[in-house]
Amino acid sequence: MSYSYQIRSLEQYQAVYQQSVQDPEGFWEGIAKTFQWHKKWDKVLDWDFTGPDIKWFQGAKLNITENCLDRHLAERANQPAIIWEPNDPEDHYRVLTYKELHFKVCQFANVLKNNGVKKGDRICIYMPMVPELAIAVLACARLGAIHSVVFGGFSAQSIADRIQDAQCSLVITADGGYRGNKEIPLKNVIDDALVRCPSVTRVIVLTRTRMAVSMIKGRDVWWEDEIKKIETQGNPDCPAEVMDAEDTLFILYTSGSTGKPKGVVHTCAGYMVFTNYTFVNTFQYQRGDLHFCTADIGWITGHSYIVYGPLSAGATTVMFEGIPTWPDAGRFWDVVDKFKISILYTAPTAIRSLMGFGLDYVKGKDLGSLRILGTVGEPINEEAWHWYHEHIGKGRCPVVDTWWQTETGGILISNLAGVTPQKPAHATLPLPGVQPILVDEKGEEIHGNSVSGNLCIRFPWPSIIRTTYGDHERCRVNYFATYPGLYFTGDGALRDQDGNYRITGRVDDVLNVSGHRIGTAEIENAINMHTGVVESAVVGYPHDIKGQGIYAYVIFSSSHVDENLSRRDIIQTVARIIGPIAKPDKIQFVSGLPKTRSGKIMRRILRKIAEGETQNLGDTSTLLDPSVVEEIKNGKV
Ligand code: 7RM
Repeated sequence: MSYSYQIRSLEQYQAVYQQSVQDPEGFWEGIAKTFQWHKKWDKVLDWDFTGPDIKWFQGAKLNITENCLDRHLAERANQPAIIWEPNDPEDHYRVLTYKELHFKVCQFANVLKNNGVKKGDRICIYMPMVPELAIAVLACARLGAIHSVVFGGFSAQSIADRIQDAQCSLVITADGGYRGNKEIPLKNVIDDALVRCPSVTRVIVLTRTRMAVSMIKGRDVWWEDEIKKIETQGNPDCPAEVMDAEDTLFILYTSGSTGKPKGVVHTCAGYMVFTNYTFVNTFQYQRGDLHFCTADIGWITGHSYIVYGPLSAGATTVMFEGIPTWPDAGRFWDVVDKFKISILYTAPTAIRSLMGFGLDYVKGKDLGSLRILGTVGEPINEEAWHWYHEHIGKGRCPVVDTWWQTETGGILISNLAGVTPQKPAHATLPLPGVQPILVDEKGEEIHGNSVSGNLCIRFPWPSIIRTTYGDHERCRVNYFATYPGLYFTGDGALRDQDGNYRITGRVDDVLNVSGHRIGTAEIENAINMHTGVVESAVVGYPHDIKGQGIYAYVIFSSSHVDENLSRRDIIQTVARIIGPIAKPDKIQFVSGLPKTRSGKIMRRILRKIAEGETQNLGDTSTLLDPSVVEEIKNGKV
């Protein structure tokens, strides 16, 4: 395999960027040609941002797993595809070569087939970070079944919502999972979820922790037993389902400004081409590199840069089951040292947290194998950027600050490691094929440099969101209606004097807590479920490690026996309804909320107070009852 489309100099970047704007179809066709197709496309691109109706590589036929597995067997059958580091450093790590991974994916695809799975079925995957999670994802793709991976930190209620929305017929899970010194009872959570999910007729359960689980007759089967059945059937091969370019590959739920997460839909060909292209270019992948992305496969970063991007490029991808701070805050550096990692891709929140533990945990670890560092998920502050660059990269490794979203499928704005200039806390320049613009409130383009505005993209790229599952109108309204003719990201950005982008954060009611996206409305709905809560308003505030913390203003009906007990109960309710990631950091009880005469909560005021800024609250004259502002200011927690 050669990466003819790998850009290797700044001059080449500039030339290729120009070409990608002048002739986008020619540009993408040149990249797409390097993949394995059953049939090539009739047309590269058909698009309309009003519908939206976007089709890439129409007429083409392929299976993404043949590009991630089969096509590597001739040259690198015995090269590691996945290296897996367990939660407990004392346990054995695992290596799966391309040959072994291919075998296991085919084997498990046959298990799915035996359990009635066909092309187009929706499969919910709720698993710990073990190789079988990647195998399950790829086995679905092998059959053309649509995977919907739900992050292991989500609650039964959240799983049920997602399963119902997609009408999943089968769930793949494990008895439990290990995270640090905790054991997470995954199957129990699934059991609670399935009480409300009649569409699910089968659950496949992997053994991981051997914790006690209930296995329901006729519904639940063990992964290992099902594999044995395949072994006795003899033939482990599983021909790949031939998919149309625009057939759905997967659904991944993400939070927006409404109370209900939406199922972002990605399709086969465009997603494959774009994740591969961005992986090879952003990280400047070289044969032999060990790529360690610390995300969970339950998030888009794991889908694109643990599974599909690296594997389609024939790289070795490192999967880690545990957490950065267990057994101690040196765990990432131990993993880097142990396997001689060359590319490390992690989140600013992890960097800030590890930075806080001090350099003792870095000392004595051999980080000399590192060649490239990356960050993703939220804005990185300069201090964390410099710490990462200096103390982890020892000043020799370029840091790529990669900006993208669940909806974009892959990286849109980032420096290319060692090829285009880096600038601390700046995602810098768009990848060739990506056309960002800034607009003002009215949607007028803001030209020139040293400006700021709302970030939009004016031309489709191959892995742009196609629809939100089951509700196309929602996709249109959310992303394509705010500024007609443009894809709106929901982010604000600055463009510096040299044209480098700096993404400043969301401009809608979406929070980014430790790199996890959570809607304020979702958290409010959960808080309001608690008996005694009359109304609530949630805002973000700057948090040293998480980036943003969750601040909740709550009107409580009954007088408190003990405010702290009520706080605890509200937090427990949110953990139950959404998951631990959405727990409020601060809860302030108030007697009223600052509302306009039309009943809209003025969040601007609440945000300022949560930030500790009580002086310049701006115009409060339109408030129904301006006196509540004084009370809220005085009661700040
Ligand atoms: C990949 C991912 C998307 C939101 C996005 C931004 C924020 C992500 C960066 C960033 C500044 C970055 N998908 N974001 N990367 N902000 N610099 N490099 O995170 O759908 O979960 O979140 O995350 O606000 O809109 S996501």
